[in-house]
Amino acid sequence: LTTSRYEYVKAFEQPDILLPNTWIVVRIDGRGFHKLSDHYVFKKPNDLRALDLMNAAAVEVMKDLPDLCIAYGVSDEFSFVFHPSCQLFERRNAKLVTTIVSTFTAHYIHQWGTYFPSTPLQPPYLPSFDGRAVIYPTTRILRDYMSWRQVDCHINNLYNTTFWTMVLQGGMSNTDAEQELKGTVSSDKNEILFKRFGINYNNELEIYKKGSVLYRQYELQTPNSAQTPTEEDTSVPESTQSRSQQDKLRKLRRKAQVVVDHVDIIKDEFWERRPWILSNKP
Ligand code: DGT
Ligand code: MG
Ligand code: MG
Ligand code: MG
Ligand code: MG
Repeated sequence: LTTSRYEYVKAFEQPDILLPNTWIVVRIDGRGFHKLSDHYVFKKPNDLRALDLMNAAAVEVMKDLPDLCIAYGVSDEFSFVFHPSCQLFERRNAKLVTTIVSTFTAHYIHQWGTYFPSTPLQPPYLPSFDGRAVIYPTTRILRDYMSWRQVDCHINNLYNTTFWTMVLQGGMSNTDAEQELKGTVSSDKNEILFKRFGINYNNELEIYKKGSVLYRQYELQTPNSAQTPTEEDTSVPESTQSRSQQDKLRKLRRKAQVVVDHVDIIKDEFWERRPWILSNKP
């Protein structure tokens, strides 16, 4: 083994291992998508092609990284969740975030033409994403994080739906619509939509109202064969499992179908019906 006199520079690299035994959420967000969505003329307030493209890229990330248990997407953002037992890349922060961001971006650009066949990508309007990792110490807080994103989706979508209906169908100026919506609560917006435009907000697409939830579906899974996740489940680090056990799990996860759902993840029901998501045990 030879070492050069320059090797000492390696000591400048700082460790960035994320706290063990905690949930890791990597959230990515489109950079400057306000401008990008204008340039490629995304439909307002929601462009189904853009959302489907986000989901398609996220499905590929889930397939590429079997350690991920669930992902949630809305607008130009996606949150990817690693289980507390995850040992991928020794839980190195930068390695996890950059891998997810670049894998997602690669697939987003690769599949762009499928979703926007008549508007090819053109510099300088090339999609890019930022990303960050946040750790959460308990399943309760992880669920509150997911709820926070879905509530945000609902609040923004109700506002945007009302605003753009007032502008595009009601002929109002942006500033007038903004002015009228200032200080309104949800019921006010529902009423404007219904009374003025005959739109029942409940009938809007679920993907717009609830965002997108991605998780693995296991063929052999039946509601009764699943166990309820317990504290033990999250406290067994993957590093203490045998290699073959880990490989088996990874294989199962890799074979599983990644489904895209538009459902409530705030209430208990979603999680109780799919206990393998939080227990990470297919
Ligand atoms: P950033 O994230 O700080 O680099 O800046 P932006 O511009 O990406 O801002 P952000 O992430 O807070 O907001 C997302 C923007 O993307 C927002 O201006 C609306 C736009 N956007 C996302 N999805 C759609 C869509 O389906 N239709 C349209 N028209 N715009 C969308
Ligand atoms: Mg942002
Ligand atoms: Mg953005
Ligand atoms: Mg955003
Ligand atoms: Mg390398």
